Amino acid sequence: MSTAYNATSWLVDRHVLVGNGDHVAICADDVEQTYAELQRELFRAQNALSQLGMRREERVALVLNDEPAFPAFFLGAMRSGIVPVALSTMLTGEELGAIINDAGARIAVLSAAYLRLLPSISRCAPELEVAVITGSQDSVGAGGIGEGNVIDGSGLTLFDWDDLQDRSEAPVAPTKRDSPGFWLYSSGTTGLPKGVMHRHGNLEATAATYAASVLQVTPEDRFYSAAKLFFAFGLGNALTFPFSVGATAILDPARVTPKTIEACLERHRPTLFFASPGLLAAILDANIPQEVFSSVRLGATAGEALPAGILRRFTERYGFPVLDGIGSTEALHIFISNRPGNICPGTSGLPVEGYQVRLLDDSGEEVTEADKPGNLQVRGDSIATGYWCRTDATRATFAGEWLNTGDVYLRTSEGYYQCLGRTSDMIKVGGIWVSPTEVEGVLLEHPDVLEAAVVGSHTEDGLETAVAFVVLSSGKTVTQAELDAHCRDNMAAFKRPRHIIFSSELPKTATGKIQRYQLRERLSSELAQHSAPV
Ligand code: 3UK
Repeated sequence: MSTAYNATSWLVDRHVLVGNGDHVAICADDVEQTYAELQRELFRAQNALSQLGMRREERVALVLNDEPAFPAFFLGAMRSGIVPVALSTMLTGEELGAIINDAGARIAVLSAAYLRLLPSISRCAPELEVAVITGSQDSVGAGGIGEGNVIDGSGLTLFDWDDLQDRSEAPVAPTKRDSPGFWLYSSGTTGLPKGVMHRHGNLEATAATYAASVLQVTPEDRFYSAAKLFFAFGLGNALTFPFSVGATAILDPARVTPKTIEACLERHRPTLFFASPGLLAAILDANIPQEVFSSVRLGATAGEALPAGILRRFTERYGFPVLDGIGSTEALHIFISNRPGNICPGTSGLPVEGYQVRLLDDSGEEVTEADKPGNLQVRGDSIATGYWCRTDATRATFAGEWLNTGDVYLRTSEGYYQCLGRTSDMIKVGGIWVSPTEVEGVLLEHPDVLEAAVVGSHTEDGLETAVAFVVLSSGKTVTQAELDAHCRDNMAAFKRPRHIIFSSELPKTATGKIQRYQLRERLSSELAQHSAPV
């Protein structure tokens, strides 16, 4: 489609234009921002990015907590046709730097909490020139970090978001639905995470499908997402969907725990609640009182399958329906989901209106019979255009109109789709991708580790976790705690294996490749005998 279209105009300007500028768009800590105020924050971000020399289609990296600066920079950049790249705040400086380097971003915006990562980020991303720091008054002390300071040795120039106060109206870039919109990074089995490129039109496509038909969102809804905005799941839940109908997003910059959820929900009273399956289990364990959720009309989980037992216990305790649905960073949001009033526990539900799905066998033939496994493909308007600078991966995943999800599913005779596993060795921990080869690489860097293999395993309540098998060099003795500390020091904490099993050898093929499936099979008995969680 070649008519003018800008996702930010649709999500924000539209509400101001029709006279709803005084509706509350964002609730965060002590701040309430109306749509009119949000629009002026977009102008402020646009003017700042323009003063820093940014042009259309350049990338700006965001390392931001869920705070008002996230929508301001994400949507402000897109309003100017600049491409925001929302990055995980759970990564190390080295991991972030490598991604920022891959994205070719010259400017990054960081919450003050991540200021300490800048030296390592800039070492790994030599082309990064400018960092804008948000919230520095709160954490760096009165006066903030000052304007245009250079940090020693890094060649980076720092700006304080509080010093960039030009709120004069900024123009909307002449974008179209197909124009480069924003990128998210997704981990794969090997190599650096891949930049998943989304168009301007893709945000509205997720709102028109899942949000409208499954969640049936209204302007009165209040959205709380435990999944942060830098995840595709969180971005839809707490930005696209509320703004698609002029409703309110509740943002909490804190690292999510059952306690922070309790505090935030008691204060802000959401009607829609989004979380990973693991968080539902943690909320049950923490025995959060039922009244905390009394404003919630509907919950949704994604990231990994919601085990039927957790679904049952959670619904019995808290009394609102929870919909499991499968989405992906490449599809941008959920494309198969359960429905309010039509929940089939232990399945991802039915295809969402607006998407087509199919199952293919290994020779590429469609599986039409019920209860037979097949590789899941999906087609719809929100699918990414490809991976940045990763031709082979793009060609393998984006097959014309169809997206290869990498998941093995079956369709029951009633039409519900059930997840059976995936075609790669990738592991989901807390709904977040962990690459076994990456973790193995870190384990192998330990001087006393000879061999390592990491596989996914399911805990008693059905959630996925990462387990490492380790062979030590002869004569060496290393404890689980020492290896855990080594992992924490050398990669993001969420990636570390939760169990470490010492082994005398690893099963291999004739060509020396580790047979992970054998390890997965060995796991249930091994776990009971040898290993306490670390
Ligand atoms: C797995 C599920 C079974 C599946 C995501 C909602 O998870 C999201 O995106 P990612 O790119 O991972 C995608 C992969 O995760 N998965 C996700 N949900 C389910 N497996 N049941 C589920 N309900 O392997 C999928 O291919 O991290 C989820 C919205 C946006 C998202 N990006």
